[in-house]
Amino acid sequence: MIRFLTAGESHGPELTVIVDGMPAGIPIDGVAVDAELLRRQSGYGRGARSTKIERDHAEITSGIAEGRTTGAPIALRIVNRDFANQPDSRPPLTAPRPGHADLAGQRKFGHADLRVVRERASARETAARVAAGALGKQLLAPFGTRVRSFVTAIGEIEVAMGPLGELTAARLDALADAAARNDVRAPDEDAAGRMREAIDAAKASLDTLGGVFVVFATGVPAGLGTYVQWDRRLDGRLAAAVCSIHAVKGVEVGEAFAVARLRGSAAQDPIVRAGAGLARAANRAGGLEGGTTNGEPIVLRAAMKPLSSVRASVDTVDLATGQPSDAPYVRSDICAVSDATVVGEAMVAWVLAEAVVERFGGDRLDAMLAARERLAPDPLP
Ligand code: EPS
Repeated sequence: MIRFLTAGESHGPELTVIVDGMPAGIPIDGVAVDAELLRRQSGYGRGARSTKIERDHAEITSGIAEGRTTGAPIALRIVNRDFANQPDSRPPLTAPRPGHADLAGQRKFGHADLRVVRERASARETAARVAAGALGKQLLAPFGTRVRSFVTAIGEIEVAMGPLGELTAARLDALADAAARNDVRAPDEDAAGRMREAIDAAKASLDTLGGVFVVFATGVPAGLGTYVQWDRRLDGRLAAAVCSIHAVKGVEVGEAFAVARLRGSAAQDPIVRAGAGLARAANRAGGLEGGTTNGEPIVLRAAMKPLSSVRASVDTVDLATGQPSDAPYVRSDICAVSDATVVGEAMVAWVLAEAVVERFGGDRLDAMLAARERLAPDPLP
């Protein structure tokens, strides 16, 4: 079993991550971890904090020897540079901002200063997840499993693309390659330009934008997850992990919403012979049948709501006075969808890494790879 926990406040001294249970022998590249952290900070629409103040670096302080995991817990820290800019004291924040955790967190913990809630609820925490996810990606790499992403919509601007279920692994990779060439991470330069304009227009009208992105995995071994128990079904685990990302309110597995409109006979992915093995004529199921991977690419689509910190006024009630008030505006991003794709990759990579450890054993990489070989062949005469 592998797991990770994060700690840290948005404007505290650092984010801390402990990654426990990583098998021994996995090559770890700290530069690649930092590259993922930089990807999470470079999407169009982010504010001054992520683009000008923070330059995230994960310092790994345990669990690695000679560039490989030892099997011991791995500790990472990411310093918050903005900690140095914090004033000694500030008046309390008493008007909860709708859409944020402010009111829900107050009801839960009773804090009079809603800043205490905001500090931990902030999406700054996703930097820690991306660091853990980067280790998950490095666990998956020897198995040939790769997790990537692209944006399909920002606000009302959508990338024109065919049904997700018709995208082969090669086509998904081509889309991710194209998306990596622009800072909106859309696989179409024309749409990317219009998305940038939409983000600029939202900023000019003191507003924010959400959007939709796809996270996919290729080279996924068949048989990850299981159908035998509800909480071990991998589709549910992946959806939960992606839905746990700040501002993500919906996750679709494969072409779920389009398939819901079809008849059963048209909604499946026919099984066909391909050379010595099996193949699927489509991938509407998004690589998951019965909560278990079927060897096709995993395809998930996530909906991110527009960020809740809007400069334009939003009604609330000040908890200190009981009077109606405008929600206070606290510095934020205009659109974080492009960077949320990187967090989505991290969460999906992490859940797949968990599932790989469950299927192939969790002590050492060489034994896991041997188990993978034993279990790989298609069940044909
Ligand atoms: C965030 C608000 C902003 C974002 C922050 C998430 O922070 P600040 O209030 O300091 O400007 O920049 O995101 C990051 C700093 C980051 O690294 O992603 C929020 O309220 O969620």
